[in-house]
Amino acid sequence: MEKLIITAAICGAEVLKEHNPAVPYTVEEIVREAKSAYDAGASVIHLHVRWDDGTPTQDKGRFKECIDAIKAVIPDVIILPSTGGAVGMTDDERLQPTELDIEMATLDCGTCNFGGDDVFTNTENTIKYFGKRMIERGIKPELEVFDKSMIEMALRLAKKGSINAPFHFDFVMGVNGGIGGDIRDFTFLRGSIPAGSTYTVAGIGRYEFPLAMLSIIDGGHVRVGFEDNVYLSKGVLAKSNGELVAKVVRMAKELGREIATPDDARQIYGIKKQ
Ligand code: KMH
Ligand code: ZN
Repeated sequence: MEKLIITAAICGAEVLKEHNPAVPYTVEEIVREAKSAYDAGASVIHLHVRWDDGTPTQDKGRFKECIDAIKAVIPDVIILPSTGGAVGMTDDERLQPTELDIEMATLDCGTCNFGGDDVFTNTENTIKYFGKRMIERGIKPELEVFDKSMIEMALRLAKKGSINAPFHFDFVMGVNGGIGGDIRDFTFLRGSIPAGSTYTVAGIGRYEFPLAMLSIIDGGHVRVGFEDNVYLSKGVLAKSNGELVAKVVRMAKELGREIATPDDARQIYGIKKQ
């Protein structure tokens, strides 16, 4: 079976220090969390950035500052910035990190409720616009799908030339407004992507580790991190993103799955090194 790529979603846009004091806001904290995840076995860092007070931002300068600082410490890691940003941001605001030299970025493939009054808006035209930008810039999109309909959307837009094969999906499961995180939800998504695609699974909250286990068994890849879940086990806060990654590494070892290095991940995802 292919080596296991572990992505660490270290920061997110919504999770706060009130949820877990180790959630990073400053550049130094973001570097600390990226390094802890990498040292534990992550080869990809899914990056959101914040201002020092925790406010989410897609500011190009802040992204550059964080990426440069991470790369100074762990030069070979793959950085996968968010183009989702936070609910309510404009398309052009969200796209700012694609102006930097990056290998991958998220491409959210549909609109969904995001808890309370929040709606995470990704119209068909937004997805086309983001897809074209990534093709022009040679950025491999991670197709974030929060529901089955978003796989359909991605495949429809691929036929129109806005997204190129081979596809790499991220099944984000258990969002309050998206698909659930049970086995049947997983098999439904997993059975709905074209042959030759890769996928990773990001289980929200209590779904994080059960879904990681299913993906390890199935030959998929895994995303963990504070963006999705702040607990190491029921009622026990993780001290770092590295602790969450280390738990996945232990699970993979028990199941005989080797862990991918960043260069293994580049080969599996078909991306060229910067
Ligand atoms: N913060 C969410 C509204 C992504 O990174 O592309 C969107 C998100 C998805 O986190
Ligand atoms: Zn994200």
